[in-house]
Amino acid sequence: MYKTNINELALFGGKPIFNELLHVGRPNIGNREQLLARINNLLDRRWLSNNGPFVQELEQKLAGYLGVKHCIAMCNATVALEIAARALGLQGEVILPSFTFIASAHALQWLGITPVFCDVDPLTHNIDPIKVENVITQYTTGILGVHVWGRACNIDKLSSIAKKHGLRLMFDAAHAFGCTHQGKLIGGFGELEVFSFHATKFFNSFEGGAVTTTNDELAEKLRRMRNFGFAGLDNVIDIGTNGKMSEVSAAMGLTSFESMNEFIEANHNNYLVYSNGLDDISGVQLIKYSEKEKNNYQYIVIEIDEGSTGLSRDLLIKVLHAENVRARRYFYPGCHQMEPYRSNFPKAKLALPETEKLTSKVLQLPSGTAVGEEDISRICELIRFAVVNGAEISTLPESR
Ligand code: T4K
Repeated sequence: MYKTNINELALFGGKPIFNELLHVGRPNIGNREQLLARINNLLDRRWLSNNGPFVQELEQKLAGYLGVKHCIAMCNATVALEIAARALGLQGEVILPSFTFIASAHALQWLGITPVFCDVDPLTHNIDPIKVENVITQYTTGILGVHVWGRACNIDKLSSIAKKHGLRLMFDAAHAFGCTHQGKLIGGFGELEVFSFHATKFFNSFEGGAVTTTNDELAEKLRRMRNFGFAGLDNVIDIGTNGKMSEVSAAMGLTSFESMNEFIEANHNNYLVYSNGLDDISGVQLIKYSEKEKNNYQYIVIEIDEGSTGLSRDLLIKVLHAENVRARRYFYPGCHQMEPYRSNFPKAKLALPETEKLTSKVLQLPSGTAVGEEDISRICELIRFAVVNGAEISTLPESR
């Protein structure tokens, strides 16, 4: 036990347990020498962007690993989502969960498409297919499923709904690199899937992303659209944008790829230490990953049941932040509670009861290669201490 009395909590003036901040999403860094050699290489050959050799190598390696025909590297997942939605010809309304990072909704709105938020299944945190059918209208053109925390959506049901109603189906797989659905790596489901390789993802290329698909025609269109719509020198045939991945990002991506298994192992080990440390704390539930599937274990997600803990998720976050544990509340308050959606659809929350509950009780804890077992044990002990003393902590003025 690191604290014996609640006055020792940093929130109430005690010394923080950690001298340095512990983050959710601290980047994993692979072999520096390899990375620096690659950077020297790209500088020597003076090829810095525009479908350079490192980008092509990365695309080939990722497509091979994922078992998909096409992998089109992009500058980030947000732009990749925009390009993907445009390439699929989405317009009108597109159905997606509100329990996702704001980028999923913004990518659609940026194209003038109305995001229609659908409630989630509280057990999986993913879009609830039963509720999808309720929000289909004559304007609906597609469904954007999000594999939240790398746990696959109910792909089978979403596919049959899309088929039945003639809708396009794409997935935001920003969290799901290295994760499987029914034993098959995510990347080849729906018409296309979009990955993020942002610095905070377990596999990063500083900034970056990719679209994967098995459709040749779509792949060609995606490639054109990420490069202003060029179909050859001086010949533009689509509205395109600049979605290209730079060579330095691809160099980092290739380097991360070489260490990917170590990153997953570190994450998995951290997950087990958390699981052990939080197991018997009443009102604190660590989300589970199916043992039948692969996951990258990047996200350590807990649900707080205030009725049992005596302290709210937000108060627990305050306690943790004061101790320099920068726990996060993804995806609070839900996309529907952020602008412009909050103003455009003020009644949206009425149809999103599970999302509303989830956004008030979920939080993420630090993990990745920057966080050690000892750190995690301390975080777990801190949470245990806060919960044991939850009722008392909640009454103090600093807690408000
Ligand atoms: N779809 C979904 C479902 C997503 O989750 C995301 C992104 C996207 C689409 C869009 O993907 P990208 O366009 O980004 O490729 C972070 C990430 O920026 C974002 O990529 C991620 N999801 C989201 C869940 O989290 P913020 O605004 O919360 O990041 P920030 O700056 O607060 O950083 C998170 C923590 O990481 C901080 O505590 C600091 C630490 N950090 C961050 C960076 C960048 C570091 O220690 N070092 C670093 O270099 O969005």
